[in-house]
Amino acid sequence: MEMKMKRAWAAKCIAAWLVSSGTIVSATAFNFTDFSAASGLNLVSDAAVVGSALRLSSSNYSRVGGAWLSNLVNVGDGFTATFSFQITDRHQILDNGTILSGADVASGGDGIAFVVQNYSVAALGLANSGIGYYGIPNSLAVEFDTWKNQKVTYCEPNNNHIAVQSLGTAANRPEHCASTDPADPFANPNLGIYTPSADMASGAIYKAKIDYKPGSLKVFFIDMSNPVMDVNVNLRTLLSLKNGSDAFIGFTSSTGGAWENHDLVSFTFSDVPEGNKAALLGTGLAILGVWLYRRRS
Ligand SMILES: [Ca+2]
Ligand SMILES: [Ca+2]
Repeated sequence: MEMKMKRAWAAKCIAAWLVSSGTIVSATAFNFTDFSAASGLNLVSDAAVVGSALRLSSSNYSRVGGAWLSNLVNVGDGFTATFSFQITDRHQILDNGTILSGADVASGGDGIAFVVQNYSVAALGLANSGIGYYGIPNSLAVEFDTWKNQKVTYCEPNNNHIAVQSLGTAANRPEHCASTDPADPFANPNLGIYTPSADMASGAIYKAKIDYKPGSLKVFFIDMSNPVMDVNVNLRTLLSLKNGSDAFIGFTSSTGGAWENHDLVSFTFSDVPEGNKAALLGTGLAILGVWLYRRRS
Protein backbone atom coordinates (compact mmCIF):
# COMPACT_ATOMS: atom_id res chain seq x y z
CA MET A 1 0.00 0.00 0.00
CA GLU A 2 1.39 3.39 -0.92
CA MET A 3 2.06 5.89 1.89
CA LYS A 4 -0.70 8.28 0.79
CA MET A 5 -3.27 5.50 0.69
CA LYS A 6 -2.08 4.23 4.08
CA ARG A 7 -2.56 7.68 5.59
CA ALA A 8 -6.03 8.07 4.11
CA TRP A 9 -6.95 4.59 5.31
CA ALA A 10 -5.70 5.38 8.83
CA ALA A 11 -7.65 8.65 8.93
CA LYS A 12 -10.80 6.82 7.81
CA CYS A 13 -10.28 4.13 10.46
CA ILE A 14 -9.88 6.74 13.21
CA ALA A 15 -12.98 8.64 12.04
CA ALA A 16 -15.02 5.43 11.78
CA TRP A 17 -13.90 4.31 15.24
CA LEU A 18 -14.80 7.68 16.79
CA VAL A 19 -18.28 7.56 15.26
CA SER A 20 -18.91 3.88 16.08
CA SER A 21 -17.62 4.32 19.64
CA GLY A 22 -20.34 6.90 20.29
CA THR A 23 -17.71 9.45 21.31
CA ILE A 24 -19.01 11.64 18.55
CA VAL A 25 -22.15 11.08 16.51
CA SER A 26 -22.44 14.42 14.80
CA ALA A 27 -20.95 17.85 15.18
CA THR A 28 -23.28 20.79 14.77
CA ALA A 29 -21.66 24.12 15.51
CA PHE A 30 -22.76 27.75 15.36
CA ASN A 31 -20.44 30.67 15.95
CA PHE A 32 -21.81 34.19 16.15
CA THR A 33 -18.85 36.43 16.93
CA ASP A 34 -21.39 39.23 16.50
CA PHE A 35 -24.92 39.51 15.11
CA SER A 36 -24.43 41.85 12.15
CA ALA A 37 -25.55 38.82 10.11
CA ALA A 38 -28.05 36.99 12.28
CA SER A 39 -28.94 34.34 9.70
CA GLY A 40 -30.00 31.01 11.14
CA LEU A 41 -31.83 32.69 14.03
CA ASN A 42 -35.56 33.14 14.49
CA LEU A 43 -36.22 36.43 16.28
CA VAL A 44 -39.46 36.77 18.23
CA SER A 45 -41.36 39.87 19.39
CA ASP A 46 -39.07 42.62 20.76
CA ALA A 47 -35.79 40.93 19.70
CA ALA A 48 -33.86 42.77 16.96
CA VAL A 49 -30.35 43.29 15.69
CA VAL A 50 -29.04 46.65 16.94
CA GLY A 51 -25.59 47.47 15.62
CA SER A 52 -23.62 44.25 15.93
CA ALA A 53 -25.56 42.99 18.96
CA LEU A 54 -28.76 41.01 19.28
CA ARG A 55 -31.05 43.10 21.51
CA LEU A 56 -33.34 40.52 23.11
CA SER A 57 -35.45 43.18 24.79
CA SER A 58 -35.05 46.93 24.69
CA SER A 59 -34.92 49.54 27.42
CA ASN A 60 -38.66 50.18 27.45
CA TYR A 61 -41.53 49.40 29.81
CA SER A 62 -42.74 45.76 29.79
CA ARG A 63 -41.12 44.22 26.71
CA VAL A 64 -40.41 40.59 25.89
CA GLY A 65 -38.31 39.02 23.15
CA GLY A 66 -36.63 35.80 22.15
CA ALA A 67 -34.20 34.34 19.63
CA TRP A 68 -33.91 30.67 18.65
CA LEU A 69 -31.59 28.75 16.38
CA SER A 70 -33.88 28.12 13.40
CA ASN A 71 -33.32 24.37 13.38
CA LEU A 72 -33.53 21.75 16.08
CA VAL A 73 -30.14 20.69 17.44
CA ASN A 74 -29.00 17.54 19.21
CA VAL A 75 -28.85 18.24 22.93
CA GLY A 76 -29.44 14.70 24.23
CA ASP A 77 -25.78 13.64 24.13
CA GLY A 78 -24.51 16.95 25.49
CA PHE A 79 -23.56 20.40 24.27
CA THR A 80 -21.56 23.49 25.08
CA ALA A 81 -23.03 26.95 24.63
CA THR A 82 -20.81 29.97 25.26
CA PHE A 83 -22.14 33.51 25.08
CA SER A 84 -21.53 37.05 26.24
CA PHE A 85 -24.09 39.68 27.13
CA GLN A 86 -24.25 43.36 28.00
CA ILE A 87 -26.99 45.11 29.97
CA THR A 88 -27.23 48.89 29.68
CA ASP A 89 -29.51 51.92 30.13
CA ARG A 90 -31.33 50.99 33.33
CA HIS A 91 -34.62 52.66 34.23
CA GLN A 92 -37.14 52.21 36.99
CA ILE A 93 -40.61 53.62 37.57
CA LEU A 94 -41.65 54.44 41.12
CA ASP A 95 -45.13 53.98 42.58
CA ASN A 96 -45.72 57.74 42.22
CA GLY A 97 -44.95 57.55 38.48
CA THR A 98 -41.48 59.07 38.66
CA ILE A 99 -39.09 57.45 36.19
CA LEU A 100 -35.53 57.08 37.40
CA SER A 101 -32.54 56.63 35.11
CA GLY A 102 -28.76 56.50 35.27
CA ALA A 103 -27.10 56.33 38.64
CA ASP A 104 -30.44 56.84 40.46
CA VAL A 105 -31.61 53.35 39.45
CA ALA A 106 -30.95 50.72 42.08
CA SER A 107 -31.92 47.92 39.73
CA GLY A 108 -33.22 47.56 36.17
CA GLY A 109 -35.02 44.47 34.99
CA ASP A 110 -35.74 41.74 34.34
CA GLY A 111 -32.87 39.78 32.80
CA ILE A 112 -31.87 37.24 30.17
CA ALA A 113 -32.37 33.47 29.99
CA PHE A 114 -30.63 30.74 28.00
CA VAL A 115 -33.35 28.23 27.14
CA VAL A 116 -33.54 24.66 25.83
CA GLN A 117 -37.06 23.73 24.69
CA ASN A 118 -38.90 21.42 22.37
CA TYR A 119 -42.09 23.46 22.03
CA SER A 120 -41.77 25.91 19.14
CA VAL A 121 -39.21 27.84 17.09
CA ALA A 122 -41.36 30.90 17.92
CA ALA A 123 -41.76 30.10 21.63
CA LEU A 124 -42.10 33.05 23.97
CA GLY A 125 -43.24 33.30 27.56
CA LEU A 126 -44.28 36.20 29.72
CA ALA A 127 -42.77 39.66 30.09
CA ASN A 128 -42.00 41.30 33.43
CA SER A 129 -40.95 38.68 36.01
CA GLY A 130 -41.14 35.95 33.37
CA ILE A 131 -37.84 36.84 31.60
CA GLY A 132 -39.56 35.55 28.45
CA TYR A 133 -39.44 31.87 29.46
CA TYR A 134 -42.28 31.83 32.03
CA GLY A 135 -44.96 29.62 30.46
CA ILE A 136 -42.85 27.83 27.81
CA PRO A 137 -43.71 24.12 28.17
CA ASN A 138 -41.11 21.38 27.87
CA SER A 139 -38.19 23.67 28.63
CA LEU A 140 -35.17 24.28 30.83
CA ALA A 141 -34.00 27.85 31.41
CA VAL A 142 -30.83 29.29 32.88
CA GLU A 143 -31.90 32.76 33.98
CA PHE A 144 -29.63 35.74 34.60
CA ASP A 145 -32.11 37.67 36.73
CA THR A 146 -31.57 41.38 37.42
CA TRP A 147 -34.78 42.22 39.29
CA LYS A 148 -35.95 40.98 42.67
CA ASN A 149 -39.65 40.21 42.40
CA GLN A 150 -41.41 40.96 45.66
CA LYS A 151 -44.13 38.28 45.55
CA VAL A 152 -43.29 36.01 48.46
CA THR A 153 -43.76 32.80 46.48
CA TYR A 154 -41.04 33.87 44.02
CA CYS A 155 -38.39 33.34 46.71
CA GLU A 156 -36.05 35.72 44.89
CA PRO A 157 -32.79 36.09 46.86
CA ASN A 158 -31.80 39.46 45.36
CA ASN A 159 -31.72 41.48 42.14
CA ASN A 160 -28.62 39.74 40.74
CA HIS A 161 -28.79 35.94 40.53
CA ILE A 162 -28.37 33.02 38.13
CA ALA A 163 -30.79 30.09 38.38
CA VAL A 164 -31.66 26.88 36.56
CA GLN A 165 -35.41 26.43 36.15
CA SER A 166 -37.57 23.62 34.75
CA LEU A 167 -40.85 21.84 35.39
CA GLY A 168 -40.09 19.14 32.84
CA THR A 169 -42.72 18.98 30.10
CA ALA A 170 -45.05 21.33 32.02
CA ALA A 171 -44.99 25.10 31.49
CA ASN A 172 -41.82 26.56 33.01
CA ARG A 173 -41.97 29.04 35.89
CA PRO A 174 -39.49 31.54 37.37
CA GLU A 175 -40.07 30.93 41.09
CA HIS A 176 -37.27 29.57 43.24
CA CYS A 177 -39.45 27.67 45.70
CA ALA A 178 -42.65 25.66 45.66
CA SER A 179 -45.83 27.64 46.23
CA THR A 180 -47.84 26.90 49.35
CA ASP A 181 -50.77 28.87 47.93
CA PRO A 182 -53.55 26.29 47.22
CA ALA A 183 -54.87 28.58 44.49
CA ASP A 184 -51.49 28.63 42.78
CA PRO A 185 -49.96 25.20 43.33
CA PHE A 186 -46.88 24.06 41.50
CA ALA A 187 -43.84 21.95 42.11
CA ASN A 188 -40.55 23.70 42.82
CA PRO A 189 -39.12 24.65 39.41
CA ASN A 190 -35.71 25.63 40.80
CA LEU A 191 -32.84 23.21 40.13
CA GLY A 192 -30.01 25.48 41.27
CA ILE A 193 -29.32 29.10 42.15
CA TYR A 194 -26.23 31.25 42.53
CA THR A 195 -25.48 34.89 43.29
CA PRO A 196 -22.43 36.30 41.48
CA SER A 197 -20.37 39.05 43.08
CA ALA A 198 -20.29 41.04 39.83
CA ASP A 199 -23.29 43.25 39.02
CA MET A 200 -24.65 41.58 35.84
CA ALA A 201 -26.31 44.84 34.78
CA SER A 202 -23.24 47.05 35.32
CA GLY A 203 -22.88 47.71 31.60
CA ALA A 204 -19.80 45.50 31.27
CA ILE A 205 -19.75 42.60 28.81
CA TYR A 206 -19.97 39.33 30.73
CA LYS A 207 -19.17 35.85 29.46
CA ALA A 208 -21.17 32.77 30.41
CA LYS A 209 -21.06 29.12 29.43
CA ILE A 210 -23.46 26.20 29.71
CA ASP A 211 -21.65 22.86 29.45
CA TYR A 212 -24.03 19.90 29.49
CA LYS A 213 -23.48 16.20 29.53
CA PRO A 214 -26.25 13.79 30.63
CA GLY A 215 -26.32 14.02 34.42
CA SER A 216 -24.38 17.29 34.65
CA LEU A 217 -25.36 20.77 33.53
CA LYS A 218 -22.58 23.15 34.45
CA VAL A 219 -23.04 26.92 34.46
CA PHE A 220 -19.99 29.16 34.18
CA PHE A 221 -19.98 32.92 34.70
CA ILE A 222 -16.91 35.11 34.03
CA ASP A 223 -14.54 32.26 35.07
CA MET A 224 -14.70 29.74 32.23
CA SER A 225 -12.73 27.09 34.18
CA ASN A 226 -14.72 26.77 37.41
CA PRO A 227 -18.51 26.35 37.24
CA VAL A 228 -20.74 28.35 39.57
CA MET A 229 -23.31 25.54 39.43
CA ASP A 230 -23.29 21.85 38.48
CA VAL A 231 -26.89 20.62 38.30
CA ASN A 232 -27.71 16.92 38.13
CA VAL A 233 -30.12 16.82 35.22
CA ASN A 234 -30.77 14.53 32.26
CA LEU A 235 -32.51 16.34 29.42
CA ARG A 236 -33.60 13.06 27.79
CA THR A 237 -35.73 12.17 30.80
CA LEU A 238 -36.57 15.68 32.04
CA LEU A 239 -37.95 16.89 28.71
CA SER A 240 -39.66 15.30 25.73
CA LEU A 241 -37.04 15.70 22.99
CA LYS A 242 -37.67 15.29 19.26
CA ASN A 243 -36.38 11.88 18.14
CA GLY A 244 -35.26 11.45 21.74
CA SER A 245 -32.45 14.01 21.49
CA ASP A 246 -33.36 17.21 19.64
CA ALA A 247 -34.56 20.61 20.89
CA PHE A 248 -34.56 24.29 20.07
CA ILE A 249 -32.02 26.41 21.89
CA GLY A 250 -31.90 30.16 22.25
CA PHE A 251 -32.49 33.09 24.55
CA THR A 252 -35.39 35.02 26.01
CA SER A 253 -35.54 38.31 27.87
CA SER A 254 -38.02 40.75 29.31
CA THR A 255 -38.51 44.06 31.04
CA GLY A 256 -41.28 45.31 33.32
CA GLY A 257 -41.72 48.29 35.63
CA ALA A 258 -37.93 48.45 35.58
CA TRP A 259 -36.20 48.19 32.25
CA GLU A 260 -32.84 48.04 30.50
CA ASN A 261 -31.31 46.89 27.21
CA HIS A 262 -30.55 43.16 27.15
CA ASP A 263 -27.95 42.60 24.45
CA LEU A 264 -26.47 39.30 23.37
CA VAL A 265 -22.97 40.16 22.14
CA SER A 266 -21.71 36.74 20.96
CA PHE A 267 -22.85 33.12 20.96
CA THR A 268 -21.19 29.83 20.09
CA PHE A 269 -22.81 26.42 20.27
CA SER A 270 -21.54 22.90 19.71
CA ASP A 271 -23.45 19.66 20.21
CA VAL A 272 -20.19 18.02 21.28
CA PRO A 273 -19.58 19.07 24.91
CA GLU A 274 -16.11 20.36 25.82
CA GLY A 275 -15.25 17.32 27.94
CA ASN A 276 -15.97 15.00 25.02
CA LYS A 277 -13.86 17.17 22.70
CA ALA A 278 -10.85 16.76 25.01
CA ALA A 279 -11.44 13.00 25.22
CA LEU A 280 -11.93 12.89 21.46
CA LEU A 281 -8.66 14.69 20.81
CA GLY A 282 -6.78 12.54 23.32
CA THR A 283 -8.14 9.31 21.86
CA GLY A 284 -7.46 10.45 18.29
CA LEU A 285 -3.87 11.39 19.17
CA ALA A 286 -3.34 8.09 20.97
CA ILE A 287 -4.53 6.09 17.95
CA LEU A 288 -2.42 8.21 15.62
CA GLY A 289 0.60 7.65 17.90
CA VAL A 290 0.14 3.86 17.85
CA TRP A 291 -0.26 3.90 14.08
CA LEU A 292 2.89 6.03 13.59
CA TYR A 293 4.86 3.79 15.98
CA ARG A 294 3.87 0.64 14.08
CA ARG A 295 4.65 2.28 10.76
CA ARG A 296 8.16 3.14 11.91
CA SER A 297 8.90 -0.26 13.45
CA1 LIG B 1 -35.24 34.75 39.66
CA1 LIG C 1 -36.75 38.44 38.93
